[in-house]
Amino acid sequence: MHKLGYTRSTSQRGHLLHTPDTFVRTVLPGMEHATAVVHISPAGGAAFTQYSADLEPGGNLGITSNQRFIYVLEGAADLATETIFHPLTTGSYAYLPEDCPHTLTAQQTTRLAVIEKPYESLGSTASPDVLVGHEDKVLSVPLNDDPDLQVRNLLPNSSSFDFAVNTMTYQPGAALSMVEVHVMEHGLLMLEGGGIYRLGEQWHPVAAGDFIWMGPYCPQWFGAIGKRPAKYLIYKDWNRNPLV
Ligand code: UGY
Ligand code: MN
Repeated sequence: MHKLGYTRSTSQRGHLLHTPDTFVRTVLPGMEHATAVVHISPAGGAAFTQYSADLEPGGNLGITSNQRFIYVLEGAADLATETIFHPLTTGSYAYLPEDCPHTLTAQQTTRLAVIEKPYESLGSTASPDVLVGHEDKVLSVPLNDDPDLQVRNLLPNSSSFDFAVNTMTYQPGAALSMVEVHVMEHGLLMLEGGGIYRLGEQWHPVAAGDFIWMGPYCPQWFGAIGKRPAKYLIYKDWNRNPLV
């Protein structure tokens, strides 16, 4: 049933809210038995690409020569590179450096959040190696001493990485303590719960399944509403000089 043209999705110059009712599926090069919803890409104004991928059992993620970050939203998949073989389950994540041939094969119906970005080197700093982890094993730290707002940094605190991916969990009623305006951009996937997101000059109701892109300097604020925690996965460019 259509909704007479109504949607919460909105695409603005400096931000995007992408809600599931507007998702259009595509197949990216090399994907087999899998589809993708591309939430944001350079075509939309971002310096990275983020998509959600749905894989059937035996399905494969496509190819890339860029850096790739994968977070398993649901299901199970095997990651293989020339040097490692690693089973991934819900909450697992993997970082693949650029020019790292690999396969990602679903062992059951699997949903992934995927982020891709060309690598920006930093002088003589060595580029990162393949990394696999699980969110449950990452230490959770309060943001600005607020125990009701917990952050997990999924990638190591190393300047070899040119981006960061974190999860942020808000207890009901918790909120960012300030409106942030910063040079970094964000790709954000709502994983659980919901609340109100300020993007630019407007406040939007958001819920699990929604994606948000915030461009550089997009005024942003979030408050969790509801009886259960709100949680999101958030990307930002990191560790590099904005002038480069
Ligand atoms: O890392 C961040 O900039 C984060 N606090 N931003 C956000 O949640 N919108
Ligand atoms: Mn921010």
